[in-house]
Parts: sequence; C-alpha cells; structure tokens
Amino acid sequence: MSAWKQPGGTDRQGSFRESTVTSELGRTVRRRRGFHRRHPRWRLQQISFSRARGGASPSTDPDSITSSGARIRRVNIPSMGLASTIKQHAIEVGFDLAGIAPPSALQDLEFLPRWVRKGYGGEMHYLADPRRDDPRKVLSSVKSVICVGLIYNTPHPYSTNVQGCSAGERTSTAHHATTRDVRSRAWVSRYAWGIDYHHVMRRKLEQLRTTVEKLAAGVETRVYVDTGPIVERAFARLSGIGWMGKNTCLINELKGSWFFLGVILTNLELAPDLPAPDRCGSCTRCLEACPTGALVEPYVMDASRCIAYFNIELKDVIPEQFRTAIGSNVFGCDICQDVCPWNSRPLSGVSGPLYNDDPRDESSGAGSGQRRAATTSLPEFQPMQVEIKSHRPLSPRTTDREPAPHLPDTATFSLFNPPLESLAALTKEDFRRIFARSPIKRSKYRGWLRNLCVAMGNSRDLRLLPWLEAAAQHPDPVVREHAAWALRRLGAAG
Ligand code: B12
Ligand code: SF4
Ligand code: SF4
Repeated sequence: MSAWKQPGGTDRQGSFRESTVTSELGRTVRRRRGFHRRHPRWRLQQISFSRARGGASPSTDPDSITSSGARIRRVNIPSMGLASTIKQHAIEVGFDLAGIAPPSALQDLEFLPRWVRKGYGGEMHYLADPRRDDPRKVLSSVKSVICVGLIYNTPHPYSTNVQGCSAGERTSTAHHATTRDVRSRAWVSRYAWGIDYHHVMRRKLEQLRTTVEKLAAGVETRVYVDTGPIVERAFARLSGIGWMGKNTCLINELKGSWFFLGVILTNLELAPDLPAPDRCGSCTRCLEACPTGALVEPYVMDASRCIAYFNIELKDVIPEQFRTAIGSNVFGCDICQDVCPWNSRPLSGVSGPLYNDDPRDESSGAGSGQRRAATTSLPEFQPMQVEIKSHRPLSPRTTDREPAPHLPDTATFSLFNPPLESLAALTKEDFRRIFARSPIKRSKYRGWLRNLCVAMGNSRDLRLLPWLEAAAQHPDPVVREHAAWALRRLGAAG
C-alpha cells in the first residue's frame, strides 16, 4: 500500500461493464466501458485490475502464478517492513505521496519509442535516449523504484478562472475579459511561481536516500527528479501514487494532480504497491479545453503541439498557426489541469462560474460540489514577489537595442497573473538575477522576449505597441519575427 492510500481504494471497479475482446497483440482481454476502443490503455489497466481485484498480491502471495499465467515475483516478507519504513520516512521528510514500483514498466515503456517515432517529442531529442527504455541501463542492480510526489499547488485561482487570461481561441470555456487593462495580464504556469522544483525535490530526496542507504549494507541508489533517463510517470503510476489521466498528468484521487515527481532507484528488494485505478471515467474536459489540440487522443499528448513545449522547450520560432491559441501563457500552461474535476474547488471572490456547478464533473467519478486539490504551505512554491530596482524611462530603444521597458505599474509584482508590461520591464540582467533559482530561466531571456511578444500580440492592448516596436528591432531574428507578428495582430485589433 502506498503511504497515502485509504483502505478499499479500488472500490469503483465493480461499476464498470466489461466484455471480452481481442487486443492489438491478439490476446484475449476484458474490456472496460468508457475506454478508447483500440487504446493500449486496455492492456495497462487489465494488469492493474487483475492485481487489484483479489488477484494474487505480490505483497502477500510470494512467487505465485496468476490465472492469466503471469508470474508474480517472489517478495521477501522483511522487504514489506522496509518498504513501509521508507514510505513513512518519505512523508516525514516532507513528501506528500510515496509508493514503491517494480523495476520494470514494460507495458508503459513500450509506448515511448512509438510516441517518439511519431514525432510527438518535437525537438526534445533527449526523450529518445535508449537508456529510458529500461532503468537497469542506469543502475544494473535495480530491484525497486521508490516514487515520491510533492504538492506545489497554492490556493490561488486557476488560469481558466482569472479575468484577462485568454486561454486561446479554441477554448470555449475561457472567460475573456473586456477591458484593456485586464487583458494585458499574463499567465505563468503554477509550477513556476516559486523556486525551481529540482532544487526543492532534490534536497528532500537526498534526505530520503540517506535513510535508505542506512537500512542495509551495500545498498545502491540513484536519485532523479527530471534529471536523468527515467520515465518518471511510468514508475509513479505503477507505485500507486496516481493514475495517468487523459491529460497525461498523474492524478491522485485525494490530492489532485498538482505535484512533482521524484524517484530513487535502489538494489533493495521492496514490496511493490498496486497501481491506482483509472478514475477519469467518461470525462473529456481536458481534451476539449486544450487550446492547441495537443491531447490528440485520451492519454496521448503530441507534445510538439503543447503550449508548455512552445514556450519552455522550443528554442526557436513558434509555429504561427499556434500563436493565437497560446493566449496569455508566457511560461508553461495549466489549462488541462485547471479544468480537471479532480483539481476543482470552490472559488470565492473570483469572477467566473465555479467548476463545481458543471454536471460534467460527475462523469469523471470526481463528483460535484466539494472536491479540492491539495495545496501546500511550503514557502518555496508560493508566487514570487518580483522587485524591479528602479523605474526605467519609457523609450522605444536602449543602447544595446533590447526591447525598451514599458513603465511598470509598480516596482513590485507577483508572478501570479502578472501584468504583461511589468514582465516586459525586466532587462536581461533582471531576468538572470530574478530567475536564477526559478524554472523560468530555462526559456532564456531570448525565449522570454519571444513569449512576451506572443502574449502581447494576443492582448489587444495598444499600450504595448512601443515595446513591440522596439522588439521588432532586436538583434535576434526570432524576437524580431515574433514582435512583427504581434504588431500585425495588434494593428488588426486596433
Ligand atoms: C518531456 C516532458 C514534458 C513535455 C511533454 C509532456 C508529455 N506529456 O510527455 C512538456 C514540455 C509538454 C511537458 C509539460 C508539462 N510537464 Co513535463 N515532463 C516531461 C518529462 C521530462 C518527460 C516526460 C516523457 O517522458 N514524456 C513522454 C511520454 C510518452 O511519457 P509520459 O507522458 O511520462 O507517459 C508515460 C507513462 O505514463 C506511460 N503510460 C501510463 N499510462 C498510460 C496509458 C496509455 C494509454 C499510454 C499510451 C501510456 C501510458 O506511457 C509513457 C511512457 O511510456 C517529465 C520528467 C521525466 N523525466 O519523466 C516531466 C513531467 C512529466 N512534467 C511534469 C510537469 C509538472 C509538467 C507541466 C505541468 C508543466 C507546465 N505546467 O507547463 C506540463 C504538463 C503538461 C501535461 N498535460 O502533461 C511532471 C508531471 C507531474 C505529474 N503529476 O504528472 C514531470 C513528471 C516532472 C516531474 N519530475 O515532476 N513536460
Ligand atoms: S498543457 Fe496546455 S497546451 Fe499542453 S496539453 Fe495541457 S492544455 Fe494543452
Ligand atoms: S479532465 Fe477528466 S479526462 Fe481529463 S484528466 Fe481530468 S478526469 Fe481525466
């Protein structure tokens, strides 16, 4: 059992209708209603189902053979004690979720090369690293994968609920603002409001590693938080800390999906947990809400169409056909998580309808009315207050020909839903200083300017014209091209 799980967490399975069909691989499998007909998800689910349903549990029935003929490996009884100790310690060092996965994730990982071959990884060539196929390629003695999750959510409203955050034109549920001032706000993804999660997670993971290494002589470990060739969600899914949602995020029934993942590979043989059952049901809210159509089918993202890919990972030109849909997202995108009923919560003092009023929430099993995503009080993940040391003159050019800053409203602003002109006031030096320990530094200043141009073009705020005119003279051709696009778009709006 994962440390967070409640007893009886697999109860809803009985409510699904099943029929027998032949799978893509020609094997006879049982099919669940509500699943995409030809989807590989079937097979993944069948495995977790047979185990969760009274099928032999690897923790209690060592070295047994299931009715389907699959062999369940022998697990030493003492390892259950070790597993519990480790999960307990993970919670003590501050993680919100902990579970143990077996060292192989064959069904999940066989999807990866096909995904990469289809070009869904875009320019993220590191995703094709062959070591990602098998964790034994990074730790040959690996016997268990310790998976942890850390909540980064705060009580601030969602991007789809704040005024002035255009979620892109395809999103019919977006609440478009009407006044010019409100329109010129930007959205920085929730995960990037504070300190870079790699630092925060790493510190806690190192504490956990110390405990694990003290448990027995000769223990080997490798720690990763998005820092190595490990497909973290595949193992986290098997460890039971969440299921993979149709938006491809790992979702925990009690906490929602706003959590980071980290893993420790170890040669300790630990009793694995059971995968969490899929609780998306017939809900499709994330697929409908995605402004760029990146969720090409349930559980499958074409990352080369994802806004988070465009404004974080892509280093050059953002394809023009997607720029309008990017709306006011200047770093990352939260939309497919904002609309998820497992993350929904009552909002007070914020305009716009409450998700909880939407009858479609029932279709996911999340129910309507009361569910709230967990939040954290960790200071590291609260929205950063950015201080600009001094106001700068409003002028279309600076000596180094970087875009001239528009006068900010104030010298201090929060990264929660910040005014676009305040972000535009940051010079390269500001950017480096302010975001030195923030995930935002990943886009580099050049990418940041490019992203601001796109958001400004979508803002319809003519006050931003002088900044864009300066940006159109920038030495970098990528910045120039996006500024020219924004000027055309603003011109059309004016
Ligand atoms: C590349 C990457 C991205 C890319 C591509 C995202 C993607 N869906 O693949 C981009 C830049 C778009 C991105 C965006 C974001 N990312 Co990112 N990203 C990664 C990274 C580095 C690799 C992911 C990867 O391997 N993708 C390839 C696909 C194929 O793998 P996968 O989605 O992980 O799915 C695997 C399994 O889940 C399995 N599987 C399980 N069930 C099923 C069912 C079916 C039917 C199938 C087919 C497969 C399957 O199949 C896959 C592997 O074979 C991971 C860290 C890591 N090292 O793993 C973080 C990671 C996934 N990202 C994370 C986060 C927080 C984000 C953002 C929220 C940031 C933001 N706000 O902008 C968004 C979320 C967007 C979204 N809806 O997923 C977290 C996710 C936490 C969580 N709760 O799920 C991770 C784990 C980082 C971390 N250590 O916390 N990300
Ligand atoms: S993060 Fe945004 S663009 Fe990417 S899949 Fe989710 S909604 Fe679509
Ligand atoms: S929005 Fe609905 S379909 Fe998408 S991940 Fe959440 S519950 Fe699943």
